[in-house]
Amino acid sequence: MRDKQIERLIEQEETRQKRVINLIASENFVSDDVREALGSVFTNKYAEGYPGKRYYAGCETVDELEKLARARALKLFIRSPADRRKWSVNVQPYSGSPANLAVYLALVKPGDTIMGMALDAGGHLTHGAKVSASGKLWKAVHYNVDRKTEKLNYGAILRIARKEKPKILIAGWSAYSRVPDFNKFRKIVDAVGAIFMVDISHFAGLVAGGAYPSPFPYADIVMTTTHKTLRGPRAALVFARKLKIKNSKLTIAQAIDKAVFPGVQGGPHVNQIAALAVALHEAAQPSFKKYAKQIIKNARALSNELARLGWRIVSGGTDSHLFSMDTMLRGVSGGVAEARLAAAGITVNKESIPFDKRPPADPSGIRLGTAAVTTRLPGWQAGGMNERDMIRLAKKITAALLEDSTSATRA
Ligand code: DSN
Repeated sequence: MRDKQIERLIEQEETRQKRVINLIASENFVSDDVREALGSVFTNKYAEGYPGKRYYAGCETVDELEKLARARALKLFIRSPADRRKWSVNVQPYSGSPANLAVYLALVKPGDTIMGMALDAGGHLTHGAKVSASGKLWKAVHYNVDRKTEKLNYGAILRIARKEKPKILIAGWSAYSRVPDFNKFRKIVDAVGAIFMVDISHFAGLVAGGAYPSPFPYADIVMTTTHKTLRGPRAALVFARKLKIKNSKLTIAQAIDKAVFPGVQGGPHVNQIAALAVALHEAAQPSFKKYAKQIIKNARALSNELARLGWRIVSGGTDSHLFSMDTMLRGVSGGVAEARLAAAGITVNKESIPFDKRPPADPSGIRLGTAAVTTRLPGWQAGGMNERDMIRLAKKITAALLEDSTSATRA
C-alpha cells in the first residue's frame, strides 16, 4: 500500500485481532473471499434503484449480482420453494440500523406505537430506545424478561401488547441467550392485529445452520445484519412477505423496498452486496451447519464452567452463541470487568443485566459470545476453539476478573 500511515494502522489492527481471544458476541472473522469481494471493483459503481430499474447506466453486472444475492439469501433461510415464493428480500441495507429504520418508515406512521424488548433485558437500541431515532419518531413500548427466571414471559408480553396496541411487535435481541417461542409471539401479534417482525441479527448464522429455530413460518418481516454469527460483511438483509398492507396498494415487501431506497438510503454499496453473496454461499455449505452447532456447544461449555467457578449467568445458561454474566455480584462492575479482561488479552463488552441499577456506561455485567473463537484460534491458525478450550478459557477469565477486586468499581 502506498499510504504508509493507513498500512501501518491496518497491520496494527491485524496484529491486535490475531493476539486477542475475541468473545465479543457480535463480531466474527470473515473469509478471505468475503474480504476480496469487499475490496473489488464493485466499490466503484453507483447503482441507485433496483435490478432493471436503475438511475445509472452500466448496471447490467450489478443487476446480475443483486439478483444472485437475493436468490442465495432466500434459499439459505427458506428451504421450501413454495414458501420461498411468498417472500421477497432486500439486500441493500448498509447495516442493521438503517434496515430497521426502513421497516418502521414503511409500516408505522410517525407517532404510532412500536414494541420491542427493553435494552437492559437484552434488546437493541433500534427497537425503540429513547436515544435512537426509533424511540424519537415512534412511541416505543417495551417488554422485559421475568424478574425471577430472566426469560421471556409471554403472558406479560400479551398484557402489554393488549394495552399498548403496537402497530409492529419486534422479537429479537442482542444479549438474550434463550430460544424464543415464535409461535407464541405470533399468537400475541394476531391477538392485537400487529405486524410481526423478527430481528435475527445475532442468531442469523445459527438459524441458517439449523441450530436455532427459524422465525420464517411465523413472521411477516425478518431482518438481520450479516456480520455476526452469519460471518459475512457488515451489511443487512430485510426479508418481507408479499402480503398486502391494509388500506394500501402495496405489499409489505414493496413498502420496505421503497423505504430502503429512496426512503432511507442512496446508492447501495455494491461491493458489500458482492461480499454478502459470498458469505451466503459459504453459509449454505455443510461445514457451516457444523460451525453453527459448535458455536452453541462452546457457549454452553463456557457458561457452565463459569457458573461452576462461581459466576452468576443471566437466566442460568444459554441456548445460543452468547450469554451475559453478572460480575457485580462478585464486586466487579461491567466496565472494570471489560478492562481487566482486555488486559489479559480477552475482548468482551460490558453489558447491562435485566433490571440493572447501574448505568449502561458501567453496568453490572459483561456479555460473552463464541462465534468468533469458534471460527478462529488466536494467531489465526486454521480452525476454531472447542469445548475443552472453553474450560481453560473460563479459568483464565475468572483469574483475570478476580485480580485486585478491592478497587473493582468505577462509579
Ligand atoms: N452493537 C451490536 C451488538 O454488539 O450486539 C448490535 O448492533
